[in-house]
Amino acid sequence: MRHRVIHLINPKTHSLTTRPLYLNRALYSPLAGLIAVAGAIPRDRYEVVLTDENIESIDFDLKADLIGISAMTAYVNRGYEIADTFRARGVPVVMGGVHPSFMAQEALKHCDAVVIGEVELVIDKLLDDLERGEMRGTYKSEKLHPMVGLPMPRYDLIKKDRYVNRTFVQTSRGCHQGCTFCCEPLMNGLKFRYRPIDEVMREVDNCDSRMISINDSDFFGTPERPKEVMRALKGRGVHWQAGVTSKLAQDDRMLELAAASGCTLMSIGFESITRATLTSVHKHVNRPETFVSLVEKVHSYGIMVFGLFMFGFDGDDPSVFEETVKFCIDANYDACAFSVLTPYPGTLTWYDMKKANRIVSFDWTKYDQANVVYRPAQMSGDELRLGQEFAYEKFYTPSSIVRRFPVRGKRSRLQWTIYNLFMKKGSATDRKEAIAEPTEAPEVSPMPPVLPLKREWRQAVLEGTGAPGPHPA
Ligand code: B12
Repeated sequence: MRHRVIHLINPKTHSLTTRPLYLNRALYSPLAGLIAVAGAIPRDRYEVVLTDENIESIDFDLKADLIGISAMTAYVNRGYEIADTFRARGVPVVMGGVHPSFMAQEALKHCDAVVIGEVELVIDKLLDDLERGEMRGTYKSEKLHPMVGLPMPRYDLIKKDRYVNRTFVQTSRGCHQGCTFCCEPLMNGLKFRYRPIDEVMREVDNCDSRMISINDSDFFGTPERPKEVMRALKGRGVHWQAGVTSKLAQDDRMLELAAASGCTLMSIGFESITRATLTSVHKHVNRPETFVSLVEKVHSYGIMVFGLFMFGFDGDDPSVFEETVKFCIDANYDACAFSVLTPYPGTLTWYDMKKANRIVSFDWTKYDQANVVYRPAQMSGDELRLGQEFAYEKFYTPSSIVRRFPVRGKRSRLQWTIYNLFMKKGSATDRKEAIAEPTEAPEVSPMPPVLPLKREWRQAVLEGTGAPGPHPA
């Protein structure tokens, strides 16, 4: 009997992290979501084909029983085009991932069904409906997955030679921070859910890679749990990196264990070097006065610091670019990414800016943190765009690279060079039109998969979506 086929597709985007830049390789694979979806599909019922349009073209003639498309906001328009093409050929399409999860009604104009949030608890119903010819509308689990017994992601489907980092392992979902610009607490909740350590290690041992990225939103979010994970990682011969917050990366015991278990790089969302700005976006965990010593300390354990910064907060004026980049070079960051603040649909930043009528463009393709889609408070859109460009250029000038190169110590010089080369090349741009043209607002309002816990935020979200507010207690 012919196996039924599901074709999973990640649409192309211009992101510097996921387009091939050197030796036909991208710095990161964008496939964490789709290999999790593939893992949840029963192997005895379906064959899965996986296409990452960033590195290969889509075979629109491939005979499939279902197309599954994953999308962040920046590439959802391309996702809609792909969905329209397949549907015109009579193939059913389901979409999922962060943008369709917040904008399900919009996505349903282009596909038959949308999975809101996690797939694992709704996949059976979705496939049963598909087989009955009844797959349509939204699929959303009543509860969040407890993270026990998660299916093994299908690493075998990834084209290994096309990415520097291709293995993303999740040890927890959720985040304790409630940063106003981030989707995570509204996608996965403010509380942590932890995967059993033995299940995480089974994945580590079977992912066919010795270089692992832990893709938790806040790996060091609690003091004890990451230590358990690191103790288990020790001796397994893997190198790993993770996204962590600035606070716990200051804990010596944590850093000691990180180094002993193979950590080579920590990505840290510093966002801004101004305390008032950090407070205004609810990033209370960051204290700029500790940033310099933090970088120094992490280096002393032989671990690189990838600093993530954002420009365009209401507290930012045109001096922010020069000041930030000087700070980053002087503090000896190993690599930095400088993003333009982007009001992703459904975040608090979105509701605040929408209410104040400050969002200019609703062209999702421009929501890539390299275009300006709103009116900044203390500078023009042009100043913001050029400022971001300036920061990248300045941070990755040959003299800055030479000055920051880790001549001494245990940081990996090879990994350091790869990151600096990719970031330098990926951020170089001749974009002239990075200020997005004004467009009409979408007809449908975003609805977060998980409503915020704090009463005033919840109210803001419900008002913004036009949904009735909660009943008074
Ligand atoms: C690790 C990570 C990355 C990694 C890898 C991403 C990946 N998808 O493999 C890298 C470094 C590449 C990355 C890059 C970017 N990222 Co990122 N990233 C994350 C992070 C921290 C975790 C993502 C992850 O691995 N999740 C684990 C998987 C298993 O979960 P998932 O993707 O949600 O998938 C589940 C469901 O959504 C669903 N599902 C997903 N797809 C589909 C498809 C179908 C058909 C179905 C049925 C279901 C389904 O099933 C999955 C299992 O339950 C998230 C925050 C978060 N926690 O989501 C930000 C996040 C997704 N990133 C974000 C952004 C903005 C970016 C960049 C644009 C940043 C930039 N300036 O370059 C780029 C885009 C690059 C690109 N082409 O993808 C935003 C997206 C916001 C938005 N509305 O679009 C997020 C939400 C963070 C935030 N700031 O809010 N990112």
